[in-house]
Amino acid sequence: MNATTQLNLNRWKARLWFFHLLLVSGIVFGGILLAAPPDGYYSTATGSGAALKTQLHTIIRGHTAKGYDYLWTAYLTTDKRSDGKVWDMYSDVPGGTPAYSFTFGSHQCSGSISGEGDCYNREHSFPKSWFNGASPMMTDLFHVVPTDGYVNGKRDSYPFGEVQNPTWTSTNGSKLGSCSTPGYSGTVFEPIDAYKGDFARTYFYMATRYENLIAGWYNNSDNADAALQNNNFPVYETWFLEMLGRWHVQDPVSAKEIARNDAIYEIQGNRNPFIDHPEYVYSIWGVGETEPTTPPNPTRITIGRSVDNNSILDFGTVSSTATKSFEIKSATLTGDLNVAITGAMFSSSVTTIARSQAASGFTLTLTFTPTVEGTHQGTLTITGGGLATPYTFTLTGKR
Ligand SMILES: [Ca+2]
Ligand SMILES: [Ca+2]
Repeated sequence: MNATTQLNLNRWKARLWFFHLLLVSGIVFGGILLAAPPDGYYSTATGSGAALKTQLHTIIRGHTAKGYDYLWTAYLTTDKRSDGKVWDMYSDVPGGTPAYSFTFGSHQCSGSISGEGDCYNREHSFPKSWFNGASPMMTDLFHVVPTDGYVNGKRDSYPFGEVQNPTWTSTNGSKLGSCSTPGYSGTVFEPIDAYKGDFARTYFYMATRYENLIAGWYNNSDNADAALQNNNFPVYETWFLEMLGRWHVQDPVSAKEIARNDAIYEIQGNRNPFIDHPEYVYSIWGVGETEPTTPPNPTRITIGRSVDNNSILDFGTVSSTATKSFEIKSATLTGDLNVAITGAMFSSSVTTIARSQAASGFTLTLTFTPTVEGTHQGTLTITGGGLATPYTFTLTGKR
């Protein structure tokens, strides 16, 4: 079986799995098949990769943004558990008994918060500081969910991640601590397994709905930069994207999400495509495949801590000569890397980086020697080694 046939087969499996899910949720809701985007809602979503994301963006943008106060009312239809209580993913225990539950209205946070179980508030699961509290992100129900106010405060604006040794754990097992997911070691917040997929699909939505805005957000905080690249595709850093893909598969679309998607559609007039079509995640990003054959993009490199592909490396104003050094690292190359420089005033310490050097981490040094006055530009391009796409950077500097 060739790779294309396998891929098509896997897509069909994903679709069958989705229809199975619809059937199961229909049974849950008493045999009535809920959860349906209107006919033709996704008819223009015909591409793959970045093109598919943009097609989905066009479908879901321009939603009706409600006021911030209205969210309290919206939660009555979007986030109500079967027992009539608030469905708080930071304290809920699926199939068990949570330590506390919130009654709509009377347990709404209004002042200081004394501890867990005190009140629920409006959690920007995609932190508001990452987009400077701007509209319409600020009130978008797809990511603003009701959660315990105290756990919300602990989560702060840290990225989601996985935590081996928590410094703090909520009553339902949500964890705060250093990230154990390879690729990042800062502080992160880990929701419980039952809601990891819910949050992953929320993040795929954010990357799609706000693809016209999101490229600059990495610059708003270190926490934002840890998860976001400075681009609108693929949007997320590799460690984060691969983790979201795993969460998407490990915790597939639930009846809760399907009902929530429909309820928000009634209010905002747009949908989360990754709940309606879980297979779009793999089509766009190449992560989250249920039955992976070969990794879709096995060869990646990391450059420094926060240097993203296609970014600008600025040497600033230089009187004679200046250097910049970056660690080039990859454990997945299939050959050596080629390093090419254009621009007469720029040079590189090497023209190739051996696969073995990249595996252990190689320090590449770039030099800018402006011999004439003015602004100078060049490019750095890293190719080879089995990289699916070249890594290209703009070099700039002044004398
Ligand atoms: Ca779930
Ligand atoms: Ca970044």
